[in-house]
Amino acid sequence: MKTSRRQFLKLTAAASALPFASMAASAPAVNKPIVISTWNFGKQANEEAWKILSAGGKALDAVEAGARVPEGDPKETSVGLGGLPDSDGRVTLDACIMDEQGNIGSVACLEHIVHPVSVARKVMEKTPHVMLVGEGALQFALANGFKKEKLLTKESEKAWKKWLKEKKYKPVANIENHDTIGIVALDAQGNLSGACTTSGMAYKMRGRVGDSPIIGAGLYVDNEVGAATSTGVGEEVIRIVGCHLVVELMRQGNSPEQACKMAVERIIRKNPDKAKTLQVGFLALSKSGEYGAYCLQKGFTYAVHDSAMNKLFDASSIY
Ligand code: SD4
Repeated sequence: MKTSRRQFLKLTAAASALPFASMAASAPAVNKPIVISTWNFGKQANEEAWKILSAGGKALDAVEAGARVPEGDPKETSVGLGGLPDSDGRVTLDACIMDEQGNIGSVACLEHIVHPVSVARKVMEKTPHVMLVGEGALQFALANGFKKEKLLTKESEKAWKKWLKEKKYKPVANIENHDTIGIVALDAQGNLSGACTTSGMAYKMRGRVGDSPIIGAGLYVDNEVGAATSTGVGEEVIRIVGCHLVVELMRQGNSPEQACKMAVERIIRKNPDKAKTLQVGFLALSKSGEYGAYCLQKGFTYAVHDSAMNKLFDASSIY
């Protein structure tokens, strides 16, 4: 069952109205470990991440493990294996990862590899660079032991052939058509990391790259402040460098939900007409384990797993 964030806050506020004597006088408690991620499939991703976090593991390992869940699921048509292709029928993947020290790795327009998030991690750990694209990213993946596989499933191929009849590119991003997994976590040591992975907008132009592999746009982590990730029409997120903006707004004292809302409002200010029909959602986690989300259109869900719960929430929306 989904609970709205507002309902949940009411419930937890009531539960925490404890007698004065039992309240701790020391610094506010940090809610850790915790992992949050985008959309319904975030729940399974969080469960995988939680295995690592609950055993005292690192947020970096947890977000990678979580992101790999939808990547490897052929029924998820928006991430990794089974992702809907570009207009030429090619499945091209974008992913990135960022750790608590500000280390980053990213791949864009990568074909034939089921787990781009793990290739991104290898870029981070094994190269002097932060981003590899296309053929070069594939070459690097193969040289590092990743297998070349066919990512276009029968179902995705069928959907693409149907699309070819009209060939209209209409980026309607929401739960029923195209999603990205963004996942951010705070581990027991109090360190933050994040990952983001997608097959991008369905039927995009060949070579198109969205926000998801772009550090600062689709993902940002600052271990002093918090972490954020995004989903929806990447072009609009890139335009405002969305996730970096969300983290900076948290640095200024805004709550995660407030910071996400302010970033969504920035998108509207830049492009009021377009914003009425497209979807963008932000999800953020603070250094103290507080989380929140906000989106343009109703329909963006996100999953939260900490020691008290494993739940899906509906993000508040502007429209
Ligand atoms: C992109 N942000 O490629 C991704 C797609 C997405 O919900 O998140 N769709 O622009």
